[in-house]
Amino acid sequence: MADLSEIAKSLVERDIAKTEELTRAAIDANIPAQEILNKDVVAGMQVVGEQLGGGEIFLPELLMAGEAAKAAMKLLRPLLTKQEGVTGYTGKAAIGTVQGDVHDIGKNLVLMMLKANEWEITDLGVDVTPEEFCTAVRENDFQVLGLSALLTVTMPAQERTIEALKAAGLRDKVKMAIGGAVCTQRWADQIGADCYAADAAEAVEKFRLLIQ
Ligand code: B1M
Repeated sequence: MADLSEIAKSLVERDIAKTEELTRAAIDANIPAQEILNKDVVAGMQVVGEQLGGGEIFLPELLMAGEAAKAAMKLLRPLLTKQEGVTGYTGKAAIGTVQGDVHDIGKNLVLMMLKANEWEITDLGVDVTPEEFCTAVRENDFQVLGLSALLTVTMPAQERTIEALKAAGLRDKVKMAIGGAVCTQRWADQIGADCYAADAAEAVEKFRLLIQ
């Protein structure tokens, strides 16, 4: 953990109170919220993921690290700033994590960044079935629908969701974006998504391009 920041270390150590305290201190020291998110929170979760992959930690530890990340994100949420060129209401979008997948930290980060950039956003939650995505699209006038997936085994649920929208005659009603650590542009092309975004900042940029 030699090169990790103090916030990232506290996350890896699953110390929720310390993560909160250090995040508050970084905010007070005028470090930009975006920088704290990327250099500290995301970097810390990256290490936690590697520890899980290497069998150094297990699910309960992973959950606690996730809670520490959420505590930091709660403090950072109101401080996220608009990207250049955003001047007013942008559009309406919804994002959910696909069926079988409960990871929501990244999705929430994307939601936070879109909100900060004047999007009207609906959070569809986690473990969202293709049918639930269809209902949400049918009953609303979202311009963009985002599907987040963090597990290799839940990537096919993104494809099933796109197919379900097609079968329900809803595919042309909405632009579809995918994201999550396991996704790629190639996967987006393969399943017929309109865009792939690697991170929250890219999501803001690409969502905007989708509705231009
Ligand atoms: Co899970 N988990 N997890 N986990 N977990 C991963 C994803 C894993 C890579 C860890 C590992 O093994 N190294 C691995 C998946 C391997 C794979 O399939 N390739 C894994 C596993 C295996 C599992 C379980 C199966 C473990 C088990 O039960 N044995 C289990 C599955 C549960 C389920 O979903 N059914 C599980 C459970 C959990 C917790 C619940 C304990 C917890 C989640 C808590 C929560 O989210 N509320 C958890 C966590 C925290 C992780 C890691 C450590 C961190 C994920 C995270 O929050 N990253 C993760 C390891 C890793 O990713 N390095 C891991 C920080 C976040 C900001 O990044 O989510 O990538 P990320 O989001 C980014 C981008 O991807 C993008 O923007 C975000 C911001 O930059 N993005 C989008 C995300 N969604 C987007 C949507 C968009 C656009 C961009 O448009 C729609």
